[in-house]
Amino acid sequence: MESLGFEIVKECGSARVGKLKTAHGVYETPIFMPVGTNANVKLMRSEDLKEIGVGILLGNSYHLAVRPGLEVIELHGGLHQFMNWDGAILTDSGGFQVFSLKKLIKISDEGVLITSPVDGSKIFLTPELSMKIQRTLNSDIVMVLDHCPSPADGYKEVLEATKRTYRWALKCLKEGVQKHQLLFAIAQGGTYEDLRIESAKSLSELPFDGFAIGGLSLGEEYEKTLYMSEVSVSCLPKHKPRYFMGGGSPALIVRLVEIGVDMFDSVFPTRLARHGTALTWEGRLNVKASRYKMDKRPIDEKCSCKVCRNYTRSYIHHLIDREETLGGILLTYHNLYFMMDFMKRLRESILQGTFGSFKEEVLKAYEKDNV
Ligand code: PRF
Ligand code: ZN
Repeated sequence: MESLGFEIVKECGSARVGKLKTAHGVYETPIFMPVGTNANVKLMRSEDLKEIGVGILLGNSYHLAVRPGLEVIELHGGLHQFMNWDGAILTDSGGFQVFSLKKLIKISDEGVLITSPVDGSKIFLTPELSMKIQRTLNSDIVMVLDHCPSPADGYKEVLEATKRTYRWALKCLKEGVQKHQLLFAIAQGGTYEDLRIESAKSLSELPFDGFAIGGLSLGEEYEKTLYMSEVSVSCLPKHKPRYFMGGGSPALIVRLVEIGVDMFDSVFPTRLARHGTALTWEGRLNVKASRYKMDKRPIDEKCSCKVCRNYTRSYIHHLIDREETLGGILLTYHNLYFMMDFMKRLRESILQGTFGSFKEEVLKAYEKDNV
């Protein structure tokens, strides 16, 4: 294996265990990457993330370029030093913000003019600028600037976004990354099968280090998310990592791993935690429910995390009831530990050839979530 890159270790059907080698460590895939938009994973210190076994974190170019600004990151020598994180970091390009700030943007072939909803300040995000931001952040995995269409867009708009995404990917490739950074392309195509194929196929011909599936999990039907992902994956090179952007419930992960996806990110475990919901091997557990007021058991009897070893459901129920920050902290710690444990068992099942029964077990607990 080269000094950086991806290698498949074992396959079980289309599911595979791989090794992703970055400038900040080698990580086994399938991998779940927690989201740290503002240079932090909400309610977690970087030492907590290390202790839990988190390998790769997500950062966001657009957010960090606006606040604190690149000069602050530069002062520290990069995002790793700024947030005291020595694991790997993947940075999103800002393309997705284009979508979520829909009313405040103006897209042209040059780039996208974004008006900040906070103070009205403007930033003209071009493929070149996104690459420059990610070079300054010095992330391990850089994402190209893409145009993620809205699920409400019709064929013509999605076609335009798909073509633009390709042209922007070419520009990002030309701009290049530092030799210790990996560059991933993003396949779009909305929920149109022909555009999904066209997008994934054309990008696959270019020398990217990995490929993401973008533009899904945006409110379309669950079966559509899965089908469109399958269409995209079928057109991507087998020996490069595949990353599903913005999806990470246990049910979705097992369904996507089954078709050959390697990387996931989502606010799902951290956001649920802040709203009082725990992930367990039996499914979701709403700790706010009054039935847990007198429950002395840990959050998950099958979990051996620091929270489950030391605190009761009753105590965490009380903290959440009183809106104490510690309730969210304890649940976030447990939920991320659960996700790491879950991914570890998932990889073991592929290595042992028992992925099929692992999948069924997870779907029994989580399929009804449909996220
Ligand atoms: N593009 C980028 N980031 C993303 C997405 C995308 O399409 C999504 C869609 N699920 C999440 N994050 N650049
Ligand atoms: Zn736990």
